[in-house]
Amino acid sequence: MTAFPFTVDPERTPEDEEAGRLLFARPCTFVKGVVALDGLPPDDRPEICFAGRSNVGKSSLINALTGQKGLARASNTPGRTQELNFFDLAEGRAWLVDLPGYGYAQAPKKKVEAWQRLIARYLSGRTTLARAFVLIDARHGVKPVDHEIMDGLDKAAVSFQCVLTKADKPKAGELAKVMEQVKAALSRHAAVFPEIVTTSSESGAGIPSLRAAIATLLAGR
Ligand SMILES: Nc1nc2c(ncn2[C@@H]2O[C@H](COP(=O)(O)OP(=O)(O)O)[C@@H](O)[C@H]2O)c(=O)[nH]1
Ligand SMILES: [Mg+2]
Repeated sequence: MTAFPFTVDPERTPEDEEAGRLLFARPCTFVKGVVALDGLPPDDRPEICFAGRSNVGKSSLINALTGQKGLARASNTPGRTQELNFFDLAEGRAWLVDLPGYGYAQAPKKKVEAWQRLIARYLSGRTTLARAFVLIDARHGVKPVDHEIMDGLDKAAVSFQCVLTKADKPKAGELAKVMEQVKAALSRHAAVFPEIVTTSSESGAGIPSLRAAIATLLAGR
């Protein structure tokens, strides 16, 4: 199969980067953790969600985007890990949703199944969901469990974009190899958005670019 033509780390215009900076300079606050669909906050604004395997660096990325070190900790406290955690971005501008990490080997099967049902219903029913960001560890590439969530996004016809995390960890040659694996893996998904952003919450690399991508998306461009 020929790999889909992905754009990797596109150069943003200064205007787009500035829009991203301004958006994430505004307040971002944890609003609620949701365990059932009837607990969802109103669908009165655009929404984006973040998904990824446990430990992929999701909380760190949300903290880096918002420049708030402790923000996503709200979603990390025990008991909160199976919830969809809603953050209000820029006083009503958008919902950011931190989905529970998947692929955690120790999780009981029953819990995993209940979680999968909740996510599937959320993804297929949430009409204001503008895009899902699927985080992939820059050292490991796309794993079978990542394909499962991407299959769910395909089925729900939710546009999703891949973000590589922890890009400070692999050596350049290793990162290039993983990038090829990721492109090939993503190519089999109908709902994939053809742009990949490489990030490091540690060094801050790619964070302004991802902010710009989100600002552009919310502006409907
Ligand atoms: N080197 C490096 N480590 C990271 C990065 N992002 C997260 N980590 C580490 O990876 C581990 C898991 O991060 P966390 O954000 O809690 O992952 P989550 O389970 O997906 O929310 C923590 O020890 C983080 O410090 C990164 O960009 N670079
Ligand atoms: Mg987390």
